Amino acid sequence: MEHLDQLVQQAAADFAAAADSAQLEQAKARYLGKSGSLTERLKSLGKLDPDARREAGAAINAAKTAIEAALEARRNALREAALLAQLAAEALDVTLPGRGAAPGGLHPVSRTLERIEQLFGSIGFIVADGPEIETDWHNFTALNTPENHPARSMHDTFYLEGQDEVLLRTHTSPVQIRAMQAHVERYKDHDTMPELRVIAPGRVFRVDSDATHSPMFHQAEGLWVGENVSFADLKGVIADFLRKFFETDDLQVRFRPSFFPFTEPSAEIDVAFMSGALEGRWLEIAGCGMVHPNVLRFGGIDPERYTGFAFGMGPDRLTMLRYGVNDLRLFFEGDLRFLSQFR
Ligand code: 2NL
Repeated sequence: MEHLDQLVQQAAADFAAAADSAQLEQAKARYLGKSGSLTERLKSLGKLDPDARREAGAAINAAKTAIEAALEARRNALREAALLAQLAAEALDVTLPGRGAAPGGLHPVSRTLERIEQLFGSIGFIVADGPEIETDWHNFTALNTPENHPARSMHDTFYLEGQDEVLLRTHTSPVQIRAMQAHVERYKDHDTMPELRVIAPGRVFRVDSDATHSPMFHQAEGLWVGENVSFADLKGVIADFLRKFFETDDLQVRFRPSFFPFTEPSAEIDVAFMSGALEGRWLEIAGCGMVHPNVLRFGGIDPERYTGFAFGMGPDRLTMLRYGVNDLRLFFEGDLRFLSQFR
């Protein structure tokens, strides 16, 4: 039965050469299949006489058992290898440190806006907002800006395509026009109305772009209307605010005559720090004035009975001064290397 041993060895070698289970099943068929070499031998037993058949049958069955054992061993080995390969492919290193969530923080300009809101809030101003897409009427007409004023030109203001009545607001003043109208409406059935104190912070837009101008920038405007509101009140409120904002009393504030269509008289507000890198230099920081009678009237308020002051400042510029930043564009590029310094 020399050749049966050879067959078993050949089968074991074929099984070992099978690289995957499909190849292994093909190899199996060559020995144990319907016309496999071992099966053929079992079939031929019939031609032998009983004694020879018993002897040959036992030998063939022993060979069959050996081949089946070799097959099973190879199946197990292939299954094991496949599992190891899958585990390697899906390897997950649970000991790696997590990616984590980096701590976020407010944008420096947002911090300035919050600070302005907090400081004016502490003296009774309420924060108001309004649409960034405004009507020409709220943005210009109600602010006493003449029909032919250069600010109304396409050169200075973003208009919406195909519409000449709608634009991106160029200042937050229209918020205060709306606040006056809402205030008047609320107290229309009373014979007097309480003072109106509003602060309007937000994004504004102008056709302008260089190192010191961005087409989108921020403004915070304030408005105080009442029966005896004077320029003296304006000066006190602004000077107090600036000292609190910059956290120093070592600060000079001056009001320099100026012009705005929406205030009369009007002034430019300058500050000079008495110490530090900018010591002694006058810096233009805001504009202000007594609300023009026409503007009060557009807001629905009787200028014979009420007066008010208003001011407008640039939070971007205030932020630059407070933190010593010299390029406005840094605020709007979204570079975390810059922004995360303010966290
Ligand atoms: C500036 C100048 C200013 C106002 C804004 C204002 C608003 C109303 C009525 C009257 Cl509803 N005035 N706002 C007044 C004076 C100056 O801003 O240079 N801003 C950066």
